[in-house]
Amino acid sequence: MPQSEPPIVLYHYAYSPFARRVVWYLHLRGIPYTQCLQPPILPRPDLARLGIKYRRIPVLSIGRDVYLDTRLIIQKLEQLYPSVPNLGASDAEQKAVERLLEHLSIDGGVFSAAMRLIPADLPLLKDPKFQKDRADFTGERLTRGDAAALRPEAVNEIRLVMDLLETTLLADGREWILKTDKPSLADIEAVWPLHWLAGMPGALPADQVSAERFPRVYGWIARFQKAASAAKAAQPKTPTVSGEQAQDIIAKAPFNEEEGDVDVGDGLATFHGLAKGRKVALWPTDTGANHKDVGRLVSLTPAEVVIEPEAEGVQVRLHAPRHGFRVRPAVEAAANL
Ligand SMILES: N[C@@H](CCC(=O)N[C@@H](CS)C(=O)NCC(=O)O)C(=O)O
Repeated sequence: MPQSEPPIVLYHYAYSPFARRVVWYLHLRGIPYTQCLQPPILPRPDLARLGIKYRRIPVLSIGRDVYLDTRLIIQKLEQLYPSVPNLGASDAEQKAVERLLEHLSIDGGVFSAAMRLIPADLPLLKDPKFQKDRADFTGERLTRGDAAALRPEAVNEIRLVMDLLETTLLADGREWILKTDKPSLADIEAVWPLHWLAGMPGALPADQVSAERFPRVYGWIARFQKAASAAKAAQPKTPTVSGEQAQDIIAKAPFNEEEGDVDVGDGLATFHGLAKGRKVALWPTDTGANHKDVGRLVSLTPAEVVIEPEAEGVQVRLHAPRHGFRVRPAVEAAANL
């Protein structure tokens, strides 16, 4: 692994299933990183000191570029370290399977069903501070009765996705989704919400979702856990730093990417008059939408938007995927778009 690669800092907390996607990715590929551990609820001053308002976890910096959303984070990591084999597929059909599994897990309802299955009697869930924080995150506040009423549909969603894997991709007894020798990105894209639920006592009713009903799926989840643990054990211990230390690492690092441009032909840019340098607001559209980042627009492409947030300590470039995020002139966003 070349020593000249820009430093990577992962802001996360251990039981975030989204963060685990990235942690597994880094371990399975053998990419060294530093972690800055975050509290499970706001405030997160370590991110605020980078000028970041985004409230979701994980966030990853590569050099002085900061990336939001695991979909973009993983795609960026795929481009980094070309000397080490990628985890993503190179064959077009396999790439399609990988990306469709990503959509299924994140946009297709699997994760939101999984969230509804967290047992209501977990001590954390009973904490009023946690409840208030998550109402801000999801935009809904469910009573115990509402949550119980939504549970059977959520169980069914999980049963459907397990059935799909059991009877299609895993049906022939293969070890990994794309018949690779080791777990690939396609395995990460499909396994993470199921691995999360399978390891959460009380989340899934055993008479409907179990290793007996879905032996291939449960076998694959266990195999994945073993491979991920072995990959982690093969790495040097991940250093943990404070928010101040993380900021220092980032402030001293060069940018990971060239500064891009705003694609002025893009319909969004034309409609809203988004030009390079314009002050814009950026936020996710599904969860955490109350937390808007404001900064100068650096680049806008079909896949990605980059802004420079207003910060006192360190000037980072903040990258978000276009999919699932909204960008608007800051004045309009302030007027409550
Ligand atoms: N689409 C985002 C979703 C991230 C997400 O929802 N993360 C959860 C943690 S698993 C979160 O931020 N929860 C609220 C919080 O921790 O503030 C991604 O892929 O990174």
